Amino acid sequence: MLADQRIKNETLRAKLMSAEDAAALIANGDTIGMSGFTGSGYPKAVPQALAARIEGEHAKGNPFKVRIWTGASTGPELDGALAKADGIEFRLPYNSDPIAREKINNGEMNYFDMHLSQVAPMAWQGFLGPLDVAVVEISGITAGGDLIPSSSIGNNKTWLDTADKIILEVNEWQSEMLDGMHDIYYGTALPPHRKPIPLVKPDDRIGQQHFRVDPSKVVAVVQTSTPDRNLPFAKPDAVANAIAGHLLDFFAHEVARGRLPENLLPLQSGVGNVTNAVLSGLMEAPYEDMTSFTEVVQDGMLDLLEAGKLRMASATAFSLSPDAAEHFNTNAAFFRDKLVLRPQEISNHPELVRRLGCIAMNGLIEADIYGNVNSTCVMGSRIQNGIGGSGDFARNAYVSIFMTPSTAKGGAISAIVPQASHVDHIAQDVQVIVTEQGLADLRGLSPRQRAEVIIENCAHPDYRPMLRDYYKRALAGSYGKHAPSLPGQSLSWHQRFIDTGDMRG
Ligand code: 0RQ
Repeated sequence: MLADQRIKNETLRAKLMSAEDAAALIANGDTIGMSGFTGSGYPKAVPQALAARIEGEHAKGNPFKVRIWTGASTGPELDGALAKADGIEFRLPYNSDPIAREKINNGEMNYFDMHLSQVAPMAWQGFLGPLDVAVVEISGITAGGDLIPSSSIGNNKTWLDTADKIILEVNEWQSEMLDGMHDIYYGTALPPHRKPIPLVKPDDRIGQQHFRVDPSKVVAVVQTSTPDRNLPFAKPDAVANAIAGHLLDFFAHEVARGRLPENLLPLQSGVGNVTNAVLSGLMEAPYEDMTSFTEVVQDGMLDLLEAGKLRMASATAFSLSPDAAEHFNTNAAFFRDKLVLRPQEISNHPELVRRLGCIAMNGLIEADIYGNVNSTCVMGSRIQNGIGGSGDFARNAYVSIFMTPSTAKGGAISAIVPQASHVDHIAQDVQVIVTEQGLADLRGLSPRQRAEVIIENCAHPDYRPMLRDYYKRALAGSYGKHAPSLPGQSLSWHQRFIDTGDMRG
């Protein structure tokens, strides 16, 4: 890459160095704010160089660990490499890397799993401690010294503003056409100085296109040309298509009853197989002029934009398959004015989710018969990923929907259980549950009414008799009859799985 094409500012160009030299500027015990959200826009070279350095120090018997903050999940070059090197002492706010997951579940890494909208405010409030270094991927530097963001925004604005020193990775792989798609809002403040955020439509632009940076804090600029993680999406299977079908019927029903407008409301969707099936289903559905106010732009959204079904999408990051990323890079001119990337404190802001009336669609690990949802901890103790943005959206959405296959691990686990072994979303924040078996609309129902609808509509037929049996015994023997439960028995299914590998025993 010719440095002066992407790095137009001379002062910052003078700070060009290798990833190894940049990593040498990081000290044992440092807290590092890295860019990256759902596998996009994360630094790729400096974390790997840092991991190599940490391995070298460990080989010499020297301690070396760092604390890592990001936007959300990153890629193998960051979380994977640093976790493999035993280099992460503490991690927030979201992780999906398998090596880091193993370290966390083995008790070798501290992990603060938190609402994604709260990371930047908490950093500013000082609750997380000082930030020593920011390592941020960008796609270019303007002549005036402003930074052109890359494929995710996440918490970069906050890291750049609050870190003592800054390392920039300029990634030439990122399309130059990204310039102009970002909306960086600098109007946030701490209480008691907060003002309403002036965004009333997902389309609104309320900030500026580039990050500001204090050049005296920039200690290194590193050039890279490396793709984002960009995992291929699995094609929706029969189970995902059935879930999507139930959800689309629900939308049609709500529109017919006048409870949703004809172009629906701004869509928020988690990532994955099921969401992808829902987005594909929307291609065939009768809705036009839809909008999306969400965290990540995924393949299905590009399709909806191209088909003219979706007017625009607001997010904080891309999460595309390699084919879709290439398609986006080739057709960026078409997508530019239809996509806005914002800081995650804005993309996920509870004030905005409530104002816009988002339709929140998220995945779950298990739900109990009263609608409490576990999104994070398998068998109550093994972290899978984290709560991510699901809490930001679920509590504040116009309608909060959770979707899952009715069983996991080849049928050995029921996703509908007598009691959730861990609760991320309380029943009050869960309005609709959908499995391939059917949909439970829980709005306005008491716990006992919820239990019947969830068991009969959502549970797998193999588990329905067991659930009915538990519920009947709970109704008879419970201390209170509001949300009947038998504390000594309600988690026995989980224990049976831990003991025998199958909830059915
Ligand atoms: O594990 O791959 O080892 O078999 O969990 O499950 O079925 O592939 O579903 O990818 O949609 O993930 C809740 C984890 C679902 C996700 C969760 C096991 C299952 C598999 C993945 P294997 P699936 P998904 C916006 C919103 C929280 C964050 C969020 C998630 C693995 O949706 O992380 O919502 N949500 N963010 O076998 C034991 C069960 C299980 C189970 C599934 N009941 N018991 N294991 N699994 N159910 C996005 C962001 O915030 C970035």
